[in-house]
Amino acid sequence: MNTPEWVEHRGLVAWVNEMAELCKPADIHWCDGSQSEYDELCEQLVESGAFIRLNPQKRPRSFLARSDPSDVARVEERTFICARSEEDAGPTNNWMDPRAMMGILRGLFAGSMVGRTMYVVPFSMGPLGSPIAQLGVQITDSPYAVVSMRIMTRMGRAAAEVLGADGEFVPCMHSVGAPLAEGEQDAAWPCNPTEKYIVHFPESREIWSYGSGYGGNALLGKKCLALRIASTMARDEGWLAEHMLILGVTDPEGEKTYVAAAFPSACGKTNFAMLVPPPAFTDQGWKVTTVGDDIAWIKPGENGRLMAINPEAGYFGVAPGTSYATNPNAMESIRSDTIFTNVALTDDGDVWWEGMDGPTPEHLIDWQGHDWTPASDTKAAHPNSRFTSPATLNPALDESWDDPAGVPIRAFVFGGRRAGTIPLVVQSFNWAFGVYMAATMGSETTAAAFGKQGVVRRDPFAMLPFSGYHMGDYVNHWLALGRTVRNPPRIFEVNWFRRDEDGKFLWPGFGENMRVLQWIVARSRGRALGIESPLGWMPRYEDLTWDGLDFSEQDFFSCMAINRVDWTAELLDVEELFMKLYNRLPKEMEMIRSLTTSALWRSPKNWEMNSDPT
Ligand code: SAT
Ligand code: MN
Repeated sequence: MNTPEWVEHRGLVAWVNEMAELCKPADIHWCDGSQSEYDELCEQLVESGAFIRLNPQKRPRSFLARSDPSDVARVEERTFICARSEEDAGPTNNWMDPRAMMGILRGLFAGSMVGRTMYVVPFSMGPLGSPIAQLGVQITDSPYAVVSMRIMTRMGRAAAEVLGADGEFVPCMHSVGAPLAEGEQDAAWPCNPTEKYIVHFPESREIWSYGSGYGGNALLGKKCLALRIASTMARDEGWLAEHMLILGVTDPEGEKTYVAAAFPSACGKTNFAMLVPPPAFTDQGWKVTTVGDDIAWIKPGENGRLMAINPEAGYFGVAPGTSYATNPNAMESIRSDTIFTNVALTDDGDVWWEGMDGPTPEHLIDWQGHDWTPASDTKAAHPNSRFTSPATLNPALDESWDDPAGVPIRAFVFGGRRAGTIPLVVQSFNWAFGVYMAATMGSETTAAAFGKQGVVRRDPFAMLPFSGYHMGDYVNHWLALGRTVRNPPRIFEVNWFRRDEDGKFLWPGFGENMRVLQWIVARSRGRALGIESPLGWMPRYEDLTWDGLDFSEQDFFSCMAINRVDWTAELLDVEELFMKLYNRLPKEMEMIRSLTTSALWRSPKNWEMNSDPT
């Protein structure tokens, strides 16, 4: 094997040799991360039919990939946390004995790369050399995964150089699980339609992923390393690895406040991270900038604050619903140099999806490669279709996005997708109440994971599919961490998705979320007013800025009302979660649940905030 001279790590070379022996690839390619390597791989993907080159006039250097229809999202049932003890993985994760699992995986990976190239991809999650960053090396037989990793991470020679001769890295094994017989033609999207395993070994900090080529199943730096493995590192080392966007808010005086916000997959994190404030705000000088749109790594800094980095370098955003009306910065970020997966193709070689600006084209090729017209009764783009684009193309990219020191977080926001029950915004009374809010968050399921959509499930910290250990311990880790930080961020809960009886959204969302964000920023700096509700501090109608939006006090009450009947059901559902986590859940959680129950029954029936607090 010819290892490039910039690889100095003997342990890495030994591991690569061992894996090559197991997987039997036709050859090995060490990825240097150069533009020419990226271009060559894309060209090769075009030749094999895996990529369609988009019209260079419309989308320069951009491509469309269509996945196998069985391989369109994360597979939670096939995702495993193989801690030594089942109890450590906890009741919300799938578990198997690590030795038994390793036996299965070795069997599956044996000869899994026959006829294919094995790519070795060194990468850094986080700015190169940052004290908060971590290194990984992905071995994969998917050139699609390689080019996607180049957009999503700092990848190649630069990462290998930071690793040096004896640095630590997380080994990430990946195979699409479709070895090629002699002379056999490759499928456009190779995967294993029946056997998939997304496996994490938290103690040895290893990842093995088999059978899928899609998103979080295959780009192992993302959910597997940056959330599942990193969350266990963070527990052991006293930091946080969270499913959070990070944004900066600049006020008219030029003061910058950073906010980190957790939402489940496909609940608008990318839109919130790239928010464009309404004209009434921008005219005065308000600005929102993006540090990250999906994952935050957060460490206590010497300044007594929590410092956060975005471990990623690109966006893997949901395409449907993205438009100049909903997210102009995303639209600008995907004008070139972007890989689209499972969107529709227009007759002039551009991309399209449901919710894009302008009229629906008369004819398209849908995500499965079939003719499509507006009369078709299927979606042209898959609901979980994605764009993969470099962060540097985002016009609203924050100037500190690549700062190795990270940015100081002043507010945490937690939000689910809820048709009712949860008000537009509440601030927790204190850190412990905030942890309770996060731990009890619920959300309707989306197309980001395989399975039924639209059912409410508890999704603590928006980390249900991503925690690498027992969720009860997770809650405890948050409580403990808060006690050690001199200036902990304030904690808020939001719900952009409340609906009326006809299913219509009550809150306009998108850029208008700035109105809520402004209050959050002001509260986190001890500036704005709020009144005490059974759930926490809430703004009154007059505490938000309404310039340029026709939104009456009554409209506001419909978004904010706390309905006792709904809350009785909510608290019973929370109890069910607590029963499940009981033996490891900090006792504070049950006490706060009881306090909330009594507060709800003592307050006026259906608390609507139209009572003057004075
Ligand atoms: O497929 S991913 O896991 O990367 C997207 C998501 O679910 O957030
Ligand atoms: Mn996500």
